[in-house]
Amino acid sequence: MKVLIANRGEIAVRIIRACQELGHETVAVYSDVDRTALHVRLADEAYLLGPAAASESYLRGDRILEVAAACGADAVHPGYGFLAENADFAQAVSDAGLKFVGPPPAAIRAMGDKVRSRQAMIAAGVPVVPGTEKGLTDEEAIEIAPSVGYPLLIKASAGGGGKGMRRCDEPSQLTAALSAARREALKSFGDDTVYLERYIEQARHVEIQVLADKHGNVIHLGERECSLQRRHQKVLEECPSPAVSPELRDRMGAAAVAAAAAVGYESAGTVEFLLDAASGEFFFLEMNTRLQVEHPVTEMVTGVDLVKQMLRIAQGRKLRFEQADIEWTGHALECRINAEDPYNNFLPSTGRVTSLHEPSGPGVRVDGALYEGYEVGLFYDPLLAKLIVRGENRPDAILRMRRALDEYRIAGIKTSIPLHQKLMDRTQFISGFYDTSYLETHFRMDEDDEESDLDRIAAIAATLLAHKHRSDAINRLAPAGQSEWKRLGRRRALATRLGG
Ligand code: MV4
Repeated sequence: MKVLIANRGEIAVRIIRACQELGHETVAVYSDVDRTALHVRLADEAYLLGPAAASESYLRGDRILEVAAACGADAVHPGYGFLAENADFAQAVSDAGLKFVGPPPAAIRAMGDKVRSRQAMIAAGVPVVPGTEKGLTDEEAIEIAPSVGYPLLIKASAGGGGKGMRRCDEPSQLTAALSAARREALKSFGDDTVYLERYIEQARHVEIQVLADKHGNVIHLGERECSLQRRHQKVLEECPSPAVSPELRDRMGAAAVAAAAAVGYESAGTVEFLLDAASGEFFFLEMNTRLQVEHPVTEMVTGVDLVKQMLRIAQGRKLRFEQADIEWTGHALECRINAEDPYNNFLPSTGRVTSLHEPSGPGVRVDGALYEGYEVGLFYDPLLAKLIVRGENRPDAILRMRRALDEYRIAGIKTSIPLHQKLMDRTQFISGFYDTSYLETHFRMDEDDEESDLDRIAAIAATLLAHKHRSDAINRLAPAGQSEWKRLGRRRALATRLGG
């Protein structure tokens, strides 16, 4: 099979690697400024799309299909971003007689509209945040708001990533918030349909990975914890979530499988939930109908190669495993390495990478597109690479991440590495008790608070101590004396619940 990768950067490289291992031929596409990019170097063939601006290159579905026809491609993998969740593009790919390595256009459409997807989820028995079931006029919103309750959230039906979203703490704010949300939604999506949801405070963002083939088989691969975000951009992800027990994983997984099945999903997809960690209640937020940036943490803990699975599914092959075959061993963390200055309000950083050393060694994986001499520009998103580590348990993964971050050297541009180093030393992160508000309300980067060696030694000691407390707790709760077989089973369940 010949696969055209309609993307750039680290994800294009990731997809090319999967194709090569499967024996597929690869076709890269690129813009003027990406002529020397790593994905172009690694692919078997590469074709120019146009100028740097995404609207003139990576978003030109028509050009991409011309290239696919000219080079005799059999399939198109869209990666994430750009055309990945564009139902018209997915349709055009299949109308051209090519395989789209992703879900059917109808599934993309059903999940792209929030009001519609909420209705579908309610019908499928998937818990959604209490709120309204259709788009509202201002008059209807004002009338219904008291029954939704405060604080509430106005959301754009076409929305995503927090755009067209406005929080309202009391009735007096409603009119202004409605018009602000509509204005933003119209500007961003060309659609000002809005609806209301109850605001869930101090929630965690937990998402479930699903895989569905073209034969009606749908399974889940467990959760990813994505609560560490800044301005709706994820900063660090982990698998499993410190807040999810095996029992909760089963329930959230079953809900995600029902969500995917309800829209006729095929391929890899992700169902996002808000989790109230205190009560264990969870609510459907949206489904991302694509491969996600943070997919590697799931791969590291389940051993399943998600990109290879997507390619197999697109070829019409059956899933080779069922739900009972999926096991989660160890703990994975992913730090997003961005070209930005964490000491200067995350200002985007540009320039040439003058010298580079990427960490490696046991349990370390780098998904990136960097090389010495690479020129970082401002045209695309700032993600340079993802540093992923796996450990036997969460404390081991944290210690390993700290080691790998210390080893990382990127000269010539500013990166978010110092932020991650600082995060690895925070007790809130080490303990695992954090929610979506943590990064923006309790975490600050200061130029003058550079960690002393003593502080870092103290943080390493704290991590080891957290590990010891955890094993002590397991020993207390599952002491010797029961049959060894029972005791080991109980230890494993407790270890997962306690985060690792
Ligand atoms: C919410 C919420 C609280 N209550 N919905 C933000 C992006 C979009 N996908 C949904 N988002 C939220 N929806 C209700 N009913 C809080 C957020 C939210 C959030 C969600 C996940 C990760 C980070 C977040 C940061 C701020 C707000």
